[in-house]
Parts: sequence; structure tokens; C-alpha cells
Amino acid sequence: MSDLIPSRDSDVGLATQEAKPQLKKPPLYKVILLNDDFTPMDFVVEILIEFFNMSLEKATQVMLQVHTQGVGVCGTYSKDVAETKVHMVNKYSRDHQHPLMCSMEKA
Ligand code: TYC
Repeated sequence: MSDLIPSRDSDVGLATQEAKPQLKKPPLYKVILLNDDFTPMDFVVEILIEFFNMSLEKATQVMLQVHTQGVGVCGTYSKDVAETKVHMVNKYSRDHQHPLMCSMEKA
């Protein structure tokens, strides 16, 4: 096109930006156990094996981490799965008259 004839391209001079991808990855949540002075160590190990599919060795290691540090991570899950695990563990603990506290936080 001649330099003397004005361009009819309406994008000239406009900054354009790529659209952001619409789908964000859903956030993950850590399911955590809190220490207390009353829940038996064996009961905590049983929970970690039954609800979080840990080996006896891994469950013992995580239980001792909670016992000495006050808190430990059982696993990382989608929000729905984390909520379900927290509810199941807290109900199981209450049903067995133990004060064990299971909770969740954004990973
Ligand atoms: N501190 C408890 C005890 O000495 C054991 C324990 C470990 C309790 C982990 C809770 O999440 C816990 N019997």
C-alpha cells in the first residue's frame, strides 16, 4: 500500500493481549493431624494406615512427627476428598472416645 494513503487497518496502534486461559487448576489441600496428650500412638498409626493408605513404617514416622512437632501432613488432596477424609477421621476418633484432631489447609 502507498505510504501516502492512510491505512484502513483498525488494529494499527492498538496494543493487544492474549486472553488468559480460562481454566485454573483447582487448589489442593493438605490434610493434617494435630498432637494431643491423650490419643494413644497406636490409634494414630491405625488411622494413618486405614484412612491414608500408609505402610506401618510411614505411619509410625508421621505419627512421631506429629507427636514431637505438634503437626504433620497425612496427604494432599482435592478439596472434596480432603473434606471427606477430615470428617471421616474426626468421626472415627470421636466414636472411639479419642480427642485426636484432623484438619485441612490450602497446600
Ligand atoms: N501425643 C500422643 C501421646 O503421647 C500421641 C499422638 C500422636 C497424639 C499424634 C495425636 O496426632 C497425634 N499418646
